[in-house]
Amino acid sequence: MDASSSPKVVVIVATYNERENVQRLLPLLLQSPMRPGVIIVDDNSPDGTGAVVRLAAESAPGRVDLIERSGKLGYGSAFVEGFRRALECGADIIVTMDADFSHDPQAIPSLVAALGQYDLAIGSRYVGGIRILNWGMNRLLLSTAANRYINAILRFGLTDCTSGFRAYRSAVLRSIELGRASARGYAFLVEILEMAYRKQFRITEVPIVYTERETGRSKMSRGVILEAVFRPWQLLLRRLWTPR
Ligand SMILES: Nc1nc2c(ncn2[C@@H]2O[C@H](COP(=O)(O)OP(=O)(O)OP(=O)(O)O)[C@@H](O)[C@H]2O)c(=O)[nH]1
Ligand SMILES: [Mg+2]
Repeated sequence: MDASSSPKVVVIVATYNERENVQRLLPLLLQSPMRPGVIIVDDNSPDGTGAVVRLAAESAPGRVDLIERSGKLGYGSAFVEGFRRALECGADIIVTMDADFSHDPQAIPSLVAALGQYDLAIGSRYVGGIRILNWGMNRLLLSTAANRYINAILRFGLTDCTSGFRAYRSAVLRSIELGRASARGYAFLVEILEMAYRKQFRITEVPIVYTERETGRSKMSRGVILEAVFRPWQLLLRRLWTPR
């Protein structure tokens, strides 16, 4: 990062059937004080999300980049492609978030500010108390149990290992092997965390408020949950078998 000029911030959003959300989110991102570049990774959403992004890209030349994939290939690989594009574009700071307003774009500056002292800042729903709006008890139990489970296996000592609202210094993403992150769903977030942890990058959590989506549908599935059950064990084995 060049200390004399402001860092180049790029926000990556993965989308599948998020037309209405993306229509509202893109202007907010573009107006945000850091003037970030935006990369949308869309999986040929049948609802026409891609067309909305293309229009926004035309009205803000050079600020919005659309990666269009052939079909629903998964959350994890969408971010791997987004990371590669952001690094190619010379991003210093890469922010990842969901399109569904569960992640408030107004919280981006606090995540980025944490990179003054850290390499990876995780927007946490749980640090210092639970801040989640409109979740039922089952969803909350699933998420808190998942975090307890992951920490019991991998000992990160973090409250929210499955939060996808994060800011990375580009050095983190440049130094890890992105090709080794193969989880389709949210286990991908744990894989990336493990790789950053193993490389001894400085990781912190920043409190965020998480709000359940109002528009569009969740893509959470049984397959995604099963993958998240097995992947931490696989990561632990890899950690034990491969020296740092
Ligand atoms: N490109 C792409 N994006 C995806 C895919 N699956 C999910 N997403 C996006 O990833 C983000 C998170 O997905 P959600 O369905 O909101 O998952 P979630 O936030 O864990 O679940 P909910 O709390 O139920 O909303 C959203 O912006 C989705 O559109 C996928 O296969 N491909
Ligand atoms: Mg969501």
